[in-house]
Amino acid sequence: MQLEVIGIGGAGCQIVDAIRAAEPADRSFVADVFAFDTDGEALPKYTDVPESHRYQYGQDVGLDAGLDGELQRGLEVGEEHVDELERVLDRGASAAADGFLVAVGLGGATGGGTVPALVATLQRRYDEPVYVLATLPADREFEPAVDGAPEAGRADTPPENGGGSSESGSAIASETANGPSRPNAAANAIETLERLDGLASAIVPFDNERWLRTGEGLVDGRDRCNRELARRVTAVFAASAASGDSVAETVIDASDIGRVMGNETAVVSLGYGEQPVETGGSRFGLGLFATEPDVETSSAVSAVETVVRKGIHDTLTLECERDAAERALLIVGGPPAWLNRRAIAEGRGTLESTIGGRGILGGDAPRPDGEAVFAAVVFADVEPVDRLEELRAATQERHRV
Ligand SMILES: Nc1nc2c(ncn2[C@@H]2O[C@H](COP(=O)(O)OP(=O)(O)OP(=O)(O)O)[C@@H](O)[C@H]2O)c(=O)[nH]1
Ligand SMILES: [Mg+2]
Repeated sequence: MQLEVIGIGGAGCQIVDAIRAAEPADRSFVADVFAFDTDGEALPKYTDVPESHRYQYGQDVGLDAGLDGELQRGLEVGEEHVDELERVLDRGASAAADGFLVAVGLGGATGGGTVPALVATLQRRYDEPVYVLATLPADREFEPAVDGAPEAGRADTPPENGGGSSESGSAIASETANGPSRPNAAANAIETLERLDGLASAIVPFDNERWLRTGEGLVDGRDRCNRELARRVTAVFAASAASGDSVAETVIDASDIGRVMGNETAVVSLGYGEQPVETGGSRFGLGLFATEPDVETSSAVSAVETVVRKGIHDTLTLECERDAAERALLIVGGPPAWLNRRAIAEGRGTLESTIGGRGILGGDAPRPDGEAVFAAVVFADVEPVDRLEELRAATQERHRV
């Protein structure tokens, strides 16, 4: 499957950048990529998006530092500028894509304000599905900024190993460790979700509350969160990307993805598990003539079982009752010698009974040069979801005050 990937607003653009950085060069599923923001200072940060595809809008209406969380204004700006954004998209390869993936952070005004108009336009113009990847705000963002609060990036959480974050400078210097205080974030998120209902083909939420660590600020945790999200998105969509060197036994294609995601704005949650494996052998050459490493059947079976269990039960992009899912998809990937057919078939059986016996789709993703066995799981149509109810309740709470 080839996707046109579009980020809008701070979170959306950062996530798109992370997806671009995570996708395997030989199995690219990103037909094209765009970063749209009202905040011109933020755009140069998205270095994995070609400069010609980073686009600032809204200066004509006096916006050059973002919308500061004002969703109503954001919705107007979105309506007013959607034609302009469409023209920017026309510079790209939309016609070649099997679908669109639009990434936004719900809670703010730019991404959440523009995404309904952009999704509506894409749906009108193309037959392909339009999926929305949307972060849900964390409770710690709702606190009003306190005078003397720690500045961005200065919280005492140690930097993560290998983290590539070295942001500094004026754009975030006045923020708290959670970025700008967003007292309206829950209400904004719920409103945008309601507007997307009936427009987006499916919505894949990522729950920042769940993924940020206790006491960790958004500014410190977001790069890690974005990498985790990108890993899951990549595992699902790269499995359906054409690859030259190795053919899956059961290929996942765009229509399988379409069937599992549906076309009725289902809420979709992604699971993932992986286990590094010994690949032995030479890593030189094209791999075509490399001898297949001997893998004990019992080791292969156990690796597949482990990753399937993790994929089903470890933290999902959005925690939900697994047995509430109407549909599901399991992809098991890794070096071909490790992809034990029987264990993969059993994994599908496990997923099928997890969602209460409804039908599931399955496929495999051979990675001749891979160093891990992995499982990617898609749970589709998972509502009701506790976190969404909590955000709705927080919204009503604010209305009462
Ligand atoms: N996972 C993740 N979430 C983020 C990131 N940045 C922001 N968020 C979340 O996204 C929400 C919206 O923030 P932004 O995307 O910066 O907002 P925006 O769309 O640019 O809108 P305005 O800045 O209000 O104009 C926040 O409330 C956070 O919950 C990020 O890099 N990763
Ligand atoms: Mg912004």
